Amino acid sequence: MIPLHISSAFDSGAIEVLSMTDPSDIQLNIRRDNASEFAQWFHFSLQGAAGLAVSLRFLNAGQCAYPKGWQDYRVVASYDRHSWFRIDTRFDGQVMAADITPQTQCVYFAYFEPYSHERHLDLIGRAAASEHVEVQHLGQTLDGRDMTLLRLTDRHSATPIAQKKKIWLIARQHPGEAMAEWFVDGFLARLLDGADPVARVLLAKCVFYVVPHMNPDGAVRGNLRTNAAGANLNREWQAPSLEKSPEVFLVRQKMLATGVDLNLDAHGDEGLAYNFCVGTEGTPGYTPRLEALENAFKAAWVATCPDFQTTQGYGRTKPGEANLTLATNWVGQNFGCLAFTIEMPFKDNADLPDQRVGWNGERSKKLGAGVLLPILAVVDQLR
Ligand code: GEM
Ligand code: ZN
Repeated sequence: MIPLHISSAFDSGAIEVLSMTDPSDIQLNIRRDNASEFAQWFHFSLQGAAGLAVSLRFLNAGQCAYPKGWQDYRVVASYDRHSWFRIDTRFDGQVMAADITPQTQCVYFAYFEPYSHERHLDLIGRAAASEHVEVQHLGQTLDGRDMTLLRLTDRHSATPIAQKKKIWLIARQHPGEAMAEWFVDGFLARLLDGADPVARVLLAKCVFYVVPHMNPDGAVRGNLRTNAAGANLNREWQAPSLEKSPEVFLVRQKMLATGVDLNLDAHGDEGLAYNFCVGTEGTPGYTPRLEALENAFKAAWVATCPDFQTTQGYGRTKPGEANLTLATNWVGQNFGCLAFTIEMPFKDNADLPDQRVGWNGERSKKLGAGVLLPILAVVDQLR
């Protein structure tokens, strides 16, 4: 038997190996983010175990940021890094164990189907090929990566630009929530589909500002929740800084320049096995008009997408008790606009489970493509 080898020396790689002498008892710890206490994301490869009964044991699962995230969760695996599937997994409240007999000498494991920085650059390149797209550089992250904004509109439409609705989509403030960028991938693919009537009407009526990836440093570093400086970007929106949270500082500055009529902030949730969204009901500026808009948006999404639901979620925040350091609350309050946090599951959609893949990139793309319909349902009422 060739010696086993475990690697995490690649984009978003993260694991701590305690012991790999016995393939039936490979002992691992999930690593903390590089500058914070959050530990939940993992992504690594195992070489040399073809045909062996492998059991991966994550010994510190009970001490991770969201231990409930391991209940009914199944580890994601891939041989070719393109198609990913779920493997048998169990959690006893402290140790999470996952079993596989690898078919090949190299197999990858991850918390969720990864969305690499190379794939991010491909996404920007594909979008840039469209006549409707401007690629704008907002500035640099702490590790020197680009913060990139896509501006999309039909410049030939009859609607004067000043009358077009400003619709923002930001994603992956929390870098381990890779489903958020898969969501944007699907959103852009449909919005730029010249044969799609919904896309054509929306590009005529709106200017879209899309930030496909809010936290490229954190993603490459293999962090779940923070950037290179250990900042949780979704707690930086009241007072961002170039020193600690340049990603938020730059995007917020652009929002103040353009204005916002609707903001969507795509995330993933560790515990709830559902797709849902969270509004701004707890903000001081929340009004019956915004509540009616939120209800119309959610009703249109429920009516057109069986993967979306409004029964399960975080529950309503009490009036005036919203945390205004969160993107959705700060944007909703500051612009008096419709704003949602969109949550997708790391596990599966319990209402429509898929035994082979659970929730994954492709289903996130479909959800992103589908959100154009609730946007169409409310676009004329946004202001
Ligand atoms: C969440 S947003 C939290 C919103 N909570 C309630 N109860 N409204 C975060 O930043 O913690 C988004 C996420 O990480 O998925
Ligand atoms: Zn998040």
